[in-house]
Amino acid sequence: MPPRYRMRSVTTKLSGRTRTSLGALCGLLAGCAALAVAELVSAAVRPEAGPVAAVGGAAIDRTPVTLKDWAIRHFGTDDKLVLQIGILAVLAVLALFLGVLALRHRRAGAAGVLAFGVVGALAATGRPDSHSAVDALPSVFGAAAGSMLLYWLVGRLPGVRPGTRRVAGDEGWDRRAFVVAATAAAAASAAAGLLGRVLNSSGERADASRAKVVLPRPASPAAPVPKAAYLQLPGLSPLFTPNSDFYRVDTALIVPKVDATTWRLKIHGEGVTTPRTVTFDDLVQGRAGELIERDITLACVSNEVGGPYVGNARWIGVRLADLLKECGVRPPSRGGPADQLVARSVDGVTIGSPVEAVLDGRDAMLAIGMNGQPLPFAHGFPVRMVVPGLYGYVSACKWIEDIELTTFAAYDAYWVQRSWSQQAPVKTQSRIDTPRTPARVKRGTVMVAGVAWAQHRGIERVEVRVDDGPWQQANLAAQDSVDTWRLWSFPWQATALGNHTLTVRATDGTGVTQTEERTPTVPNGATGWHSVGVTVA
Ligand SMILES: Nc1nc2c(c(=O)[nH]1)N[C@H]1C(S)=C(S)[C@@H](COP(=O)(O)O)O[C@H]1N2
Ligand SMILES: [Mo]
Repeated sequence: MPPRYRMRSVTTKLSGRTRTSLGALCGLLAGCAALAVAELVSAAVRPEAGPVAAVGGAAIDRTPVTLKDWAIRHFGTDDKLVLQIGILAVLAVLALFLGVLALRHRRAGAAGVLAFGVVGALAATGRPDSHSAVDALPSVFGAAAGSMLLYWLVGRLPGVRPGTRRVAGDEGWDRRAFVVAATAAAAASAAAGLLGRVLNSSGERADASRAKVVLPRPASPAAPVPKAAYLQLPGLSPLFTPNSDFYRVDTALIVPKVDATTWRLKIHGEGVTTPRTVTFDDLVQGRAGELIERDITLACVSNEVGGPYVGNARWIGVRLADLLKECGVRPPSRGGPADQLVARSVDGVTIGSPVEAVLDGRDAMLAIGMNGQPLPFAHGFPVRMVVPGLYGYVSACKWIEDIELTTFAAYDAYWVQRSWSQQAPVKTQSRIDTPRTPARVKRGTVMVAGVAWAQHRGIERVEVRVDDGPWQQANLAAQDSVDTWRLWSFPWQATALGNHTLTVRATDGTGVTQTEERTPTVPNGATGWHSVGVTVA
């Protein structure tokens, strides 16, 4: 090319690189517009039908158990945030790509955006909690908006239409017009997205219904907690875990906000002679069974030895056995045909518990109160199940709306379909809360303290070992109930300087000491002794 021509072309046309950047920008703007419109439309449909929530939910359901376990371990309750950021990052890259593609093939770029709409729509309508094709609308409207915007914006750039030769001053490239259009698109997207967010997170009816809940006085209050059950030491978990600190494990990208006034729980299935639908008021008024108040420690099967996914709360709820007996349910040991109780939550997750355990006299309940408050939304408002002695994934269904009596042979619940065991009693465990690896302590008396749990069996003994020394009895705080964890402490005479390993083990109320053998969390809970490394200086 002669130099003169090139110079001229630079002033009249965009350089290749600038064009590519502007194309990518158009793609990004179109992607943002698509998500913003989808968010806004999902506020009219339901928040869970938004494409990011739907694709994220589908991803969670399909995540291999090893990866999920890894994510929970590394990101904890932030695993969902990380997933959403990941989805948005992938979408951003694809949007940039589609924008560049649209520079050459305007229709192809626009069609690409529509294709993502199809993916979102399929994900949204394929969710277990989707009951209507309306769930496709956020993705459809979002993709349509994004697609049109991309087509139109790229059309403002010069040299787009193939075969159109352009000369200076006659190429439709009006820089200012483009900047105005792009800015307007960005502003409109931000406004729509923000409005959608606000509407989606409000759940006004649910908020209002929760604010109106007055927890009833339980007919059967919790036994008074012995003063000696409390133990306060720096770094040691309190006997009761405040709701705000209580661990959270579930598959919900968007915490379901259920309106208690329209909430219903259906009980039906094999051996149910009188199927029943109960309301929140039935529970509060004690019409569905006796109201009980109990202290119960909840533990997650994904908790590793020494891990944080265990907490203790005071629950108020209806004794589940009362309600089931009213419906005609008998335990298998008394000839009942169903051995599995499948609880289903509003978001489609199912949790299967042994009918025998629920009816064996333990305090299995439909909980409505947690530590003196209505259940927090994240912990299952308005109603969840709690069954002492079983891991959460086989007992503690949050946002429960359906109970079906069936058999273990006939149905695998959500987590069981993902390689966890059908039945999983809590394994005896103990944890050192303080000191925590990598700890440096001063020579002298060091307070070692922690918690130990073996729900429904109780804790009889906790022992601590320093390095390879003998096991020494820890001081046990009094037991609140067999269903709660027990706090313990051990004053260690740390005289020898250098590195030491502290190890703890517990013995449950049946006299069985927790095994040293290390097993992973999958398929039914980790075993092994918890150790911490300490340097005495
Ligand atoms: N609907 C629903 N209920 C659920 C779950 C879930 O994913 N969805 N997770 C279960 C698991 S694995 C555990 S350990 C407990 C955790 O209860 P929390 O989040 O209130 O601590 O809830 C259980 N109930
Ligand atoms: Mo769990």
